[in-house]
Amino acid sequence: MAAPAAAASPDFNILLATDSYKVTHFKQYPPNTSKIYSYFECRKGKSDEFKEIVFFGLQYILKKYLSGSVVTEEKIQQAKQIYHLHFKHSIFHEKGWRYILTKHNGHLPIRIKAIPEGSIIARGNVLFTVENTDPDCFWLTNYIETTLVQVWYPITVATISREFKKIIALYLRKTTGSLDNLEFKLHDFGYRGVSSQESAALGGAAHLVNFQSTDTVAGLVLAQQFYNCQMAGFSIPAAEHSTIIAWGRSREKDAFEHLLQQFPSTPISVVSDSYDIFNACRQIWGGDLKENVQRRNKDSVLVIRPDSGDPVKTAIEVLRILDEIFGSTPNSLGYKTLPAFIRLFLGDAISLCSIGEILLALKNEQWSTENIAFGCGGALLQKLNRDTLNCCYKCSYVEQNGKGLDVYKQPVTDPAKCSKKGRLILRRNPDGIIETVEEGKGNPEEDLLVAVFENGNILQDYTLDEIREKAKLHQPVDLYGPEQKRELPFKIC
Ligand code: 20M
Repeated sequence: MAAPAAAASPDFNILLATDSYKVTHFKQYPPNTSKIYSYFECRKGKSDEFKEIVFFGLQYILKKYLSGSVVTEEKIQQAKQIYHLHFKHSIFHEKGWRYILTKHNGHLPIRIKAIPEGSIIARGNVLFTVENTDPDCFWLTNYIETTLVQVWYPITVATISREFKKIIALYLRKTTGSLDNLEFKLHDFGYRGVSSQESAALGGAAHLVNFQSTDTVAGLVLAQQFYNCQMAGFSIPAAEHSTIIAWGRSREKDAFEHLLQQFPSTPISVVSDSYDIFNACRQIWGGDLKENVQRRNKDSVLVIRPDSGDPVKTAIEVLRILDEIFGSTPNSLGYKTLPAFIRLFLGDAISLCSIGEILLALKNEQWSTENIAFGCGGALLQKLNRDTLNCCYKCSYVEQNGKGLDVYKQPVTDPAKCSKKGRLILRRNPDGIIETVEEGKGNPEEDLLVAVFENGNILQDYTLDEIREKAKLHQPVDLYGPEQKRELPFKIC
């Protein structure tokens, strides 16, 4: 079994993991500054955008990049050399970094308080705060912004994945009366569509906060190493076009039959649109191989995967053909269900926009959601950016000459870009609503932010199981409340 991560990767150089201009900022703060305090939030968006976020991924960044003795003499020398060539001047704060090496044994004199991972929280609230613990290292708080703000990615993937879950849950509940198998209804196959192995690992793990179905193996490894989960997700044998067309156009039936023989007792998914999806369903699955298919059961289910065409029209037509050949029975709510040995898997053109349309169209045709599972790649792991949830990191409080000062930005050209002021507290107000209290006015005892990092030490270790529990859908709010409007596509389309 893979060893859990204990300290930051030794070949990662935190001195180099910043925007160039930040290297010059230690010279720019007012003289006698002793504290820089900053916070991270997902600023509120327009009325029809994501309202709440899933907090996930900070623990990975802290463990991988910031914990333990992360400053060494070699790293200082490497940074000195690179920044000298880059700026063509000696601007790099060699003295400041050597102070961290000698005084703090290479540990970052920083305190980070954060909302627990897996928390669901309205946009516009503080999610974590960062401050220096040594007055001589005031410049460090915002030096590490670049690395910390990359948490936007797992937060955004986990948030989008949970919105998918809300929509699927709504239709599953409406057409079956239960949420059985919900965690297996959205399969992540975005590995090839992301920009790097690390994105696959982080994005893949973020999806696993909400679901247990994935082909992104890197996400499983990250969940094991950083979130103490032995096996976070599952998959099944499946065909790709190469394994079908390698038999030649005239032998698609042989390809399918071979697959049924090779995997007699596990579920198997077979992409069936290499030539003509409707012919494959009618003549091959429902003709030549009908008895082989009928011999299977729910533990060896045949999952038919169309992979082209208009998803609504194709799904309805494929279900109509399968109904004609294999029959269906009404479930307790009167929605049609195929026999347990056959299901449909839709993985082409699936997005937050299309999934509601597909499920609504199938429901209107009296098809239960239990017949279908979805696969999603790019729309889950890659079609998103830091602005999807307006993730930002801003300084809100400083100390100079021993005095505290609440600070903020308030650009006249864009009120949406205003920042919060002062030391922040996250609390549940008397109405039960979580809110951010600015300017140090809240009671520190009711603060929901938890110290997660101090002076190089990780103070909390959340498991994926704990995170999943916190992030699960709440009934009835998520299922019967405002989400009912989600029968129609919403803004991200
Ligand atoms: C297929 C279908 C489902 C899940 C997993 C697969 C197989 N993996 C695939 N990986 C890909 C990667 C990249 N591109 C495409 C693909 S793929 O589409 O060919 N498939 S599923 O979500 O439909 N489903 C099947 C049934 C399973 C849950 C997952 N249940 C069987 C019993 C309990 C769970």
